Amino acid sequence: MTRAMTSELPQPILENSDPETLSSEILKALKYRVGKDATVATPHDWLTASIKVVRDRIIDHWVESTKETYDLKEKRVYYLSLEFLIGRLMRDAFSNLGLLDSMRQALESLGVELDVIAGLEPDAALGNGGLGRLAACFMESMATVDIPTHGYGIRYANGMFRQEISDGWQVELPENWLDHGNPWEFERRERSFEVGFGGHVESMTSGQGQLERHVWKPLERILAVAYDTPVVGWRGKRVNTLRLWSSMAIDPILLDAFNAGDHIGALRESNKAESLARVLYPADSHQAGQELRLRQEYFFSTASLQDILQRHLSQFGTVETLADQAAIHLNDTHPAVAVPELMRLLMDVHGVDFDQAWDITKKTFAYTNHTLLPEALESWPVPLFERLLPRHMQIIYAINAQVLQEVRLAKKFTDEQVRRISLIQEDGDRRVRMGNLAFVGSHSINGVSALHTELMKETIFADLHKLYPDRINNKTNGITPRRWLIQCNPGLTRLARETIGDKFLDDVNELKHLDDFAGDASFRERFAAVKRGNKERLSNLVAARLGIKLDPSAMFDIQIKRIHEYKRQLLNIVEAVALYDQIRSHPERDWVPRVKFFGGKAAPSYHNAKLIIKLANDVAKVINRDPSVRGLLKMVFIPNYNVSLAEIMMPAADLSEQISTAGMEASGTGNMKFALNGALTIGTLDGANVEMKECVGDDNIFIFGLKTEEVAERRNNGYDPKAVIDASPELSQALSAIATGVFSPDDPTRYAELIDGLYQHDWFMVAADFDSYAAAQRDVDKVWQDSADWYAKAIHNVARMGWFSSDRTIRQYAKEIWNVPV
Ligand code: 26V
Repeated sequence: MTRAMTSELPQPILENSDPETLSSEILKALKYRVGKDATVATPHDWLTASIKVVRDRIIDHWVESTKETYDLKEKRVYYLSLEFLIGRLMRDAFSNLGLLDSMRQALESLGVELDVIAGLEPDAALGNGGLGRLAACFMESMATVDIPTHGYGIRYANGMFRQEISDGWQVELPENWLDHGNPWEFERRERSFEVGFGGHVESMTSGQGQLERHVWKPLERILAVAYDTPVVGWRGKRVNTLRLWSSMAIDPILLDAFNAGDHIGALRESNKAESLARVLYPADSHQAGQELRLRQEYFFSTASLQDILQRHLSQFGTVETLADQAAIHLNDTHPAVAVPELMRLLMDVHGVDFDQAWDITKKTFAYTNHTLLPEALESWPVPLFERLLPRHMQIIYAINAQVLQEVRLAKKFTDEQVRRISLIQEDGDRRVRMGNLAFVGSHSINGVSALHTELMKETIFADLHKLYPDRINNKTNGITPRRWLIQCNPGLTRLARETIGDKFLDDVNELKHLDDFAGDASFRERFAAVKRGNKERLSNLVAARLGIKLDPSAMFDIQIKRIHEYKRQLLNIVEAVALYDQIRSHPERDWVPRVKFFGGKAAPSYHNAKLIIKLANDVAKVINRDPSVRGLLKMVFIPNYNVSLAEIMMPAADLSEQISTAGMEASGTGNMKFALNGALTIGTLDGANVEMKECVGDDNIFIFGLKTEEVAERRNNGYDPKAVIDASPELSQALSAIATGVFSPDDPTRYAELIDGLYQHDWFMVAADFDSYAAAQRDVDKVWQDSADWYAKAIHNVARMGWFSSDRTIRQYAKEIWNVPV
């Protein structure tokens, strides 16, 4: 089946890419670059050889792209992000280059199945969730729309942890994605920069005591070494660079210690330096607070800026034109320390005065905010900052003085507002507010959906917005249709090509022509057959991994994302319990067979999130064993949700759960992936759901629950969850079953506290939204029962999601923020 589908993908755009040439090159690479003969090669060896063959072809384009940017003096975009959740790269590269089919044939002629070796490629899980995956989609879109870009981040030796589920509990294991080496990357030892920490600042006055110059004398120094990964755009148009920094000791072996026979002690510095780039912090919901995290932030910010300045200087000879030639983007506040760092480099190293440095800095930086959750907003204790980065602390005070001077001149701020604008939080322990720092140091601050941007103006940045009313703007998130349709859903891609032609491959808006076919019964049948195939693929995976047998004709209802209380997996689980109850009480009704899927990781220190995982597993166990609901309700928690699993689950969904408490999900991007693959959304008016509803039409989405203002209003006016629960028999019953141990007979009070939280405060409005959610689910059932209606709606979703392409998002960034041509 897969063969027939892919054999129609775009023809190779590269020369010498016929299967025969490729297979002989694969054999050559196997021999001379892996050092193996075909008879003894392992599947991993074939994977490495295949990647190397294609990588060689990418390099030509890479060099061309770089040269063109240089020759034409094009403005460059630098995307600074602590996370790039790029997943597997092989299929992406093959497919974007139009080589997928030839490579498949080439390998087949050598007795190797492409899909088998593709499954061995480890996921580069260098991110937590939405923010990191967005950075990966953006990198691909920037290459596609032909913007000269470097992504900058950290080459974590251990990315996101691997999740195992043991007796229903999450267990975190290290993910050693580099164990078999990484054939995609190029180590650039020559591209290394020193990074300092600690020490003190010396001030020097030159001439007649006029010009004061500051020199930071760090106590510790380590090296940042570049590793480059090529990023291939659609049809190989442009190849950009993802440059990830690894940390190294400047003197890896302490010779004195070594010569004294202390061979372990001699490696002390090395171990310490290398620990910096070891792990990705796996919490995206609350501020980590550890010193190592701040070290990581500074490490990659300074290495990237030194690299950028070196490139700029070597081409243009002066730092004064930096803002004309470079747009540096801060992905959240994680690289916000780049603001004082650029100031330091400009002033202390390149001799620019404060005013000009500040002007260049603001013109160069732009910042995206990705969350309004107060507990996720970064701030660092002043004493820690001062100890680690004493010169930066001075510069932050100087910036603060400048900003507060502007505040005074504006004459429209109360003392309270001034306190909120300050870069230093003064109540309690003194802290540096990284959001405020990123804001004042940037000419553009954007939110990631229309709703979130408005809320930014009204909440966390209300005062700064009043001071600088032109800075906040919206850039609604998007997803790359290459990975999230063409690669992950070859069946739907083929059907669309047969129906409306190939234009949508280059412009996903062209999918709109599918709208005309929603009323065509034979098209709907073919569409349903594709969906069915994707559901079978997922069912096979579940059977193989979990030993659970699923019926692909049931509705596949999926919630996959990080586990967080505001995302309300609990609402979904409680509704499942209520439904379970209903089915048992009224077996005579015509229930819609459903499989409820959950997947996602909890931050290791997030107690309630881990408990919610256990609850999902406990409930699943009871439901799946109960013969009275057999065939009608199943529940599955799929362990270790990651990009590769998403690629299988998105195309297999009928129903997409996007049910966060209104006002709390900045955008969501999973919502877009599901809809593009023909799932209907059940969701709140939160994040980008609002704009999705506008695009797909009110009739093609299931909206329920409180709106943002209503949530706020309830919270402010003495919301009484207990009264709400008592008034809803279904909810009361479900909650009491969970609280009293129906699903945890081995530990009946396991969920008592969790459920008590709903009675006591219910901050996330699970109870308030329950009835509305349950009613929406019954509407879903009704539509499902009219399958012509269901698939027509699903087709409308696919047809109308083009606007959510990250190509559109990136073009908006290019025009409205970066000032680069597209
Ligand atoms: C915060 C922290 C705090 C320190 C420890 C590590 C860490 C890592 C990440 C974060 C912030 C996470 C914010 C985030 O992921 N926001 C998500 O961004 C998506 C892309 O814009 C958006 O679709 C999601 O709605 C939003 O939750």
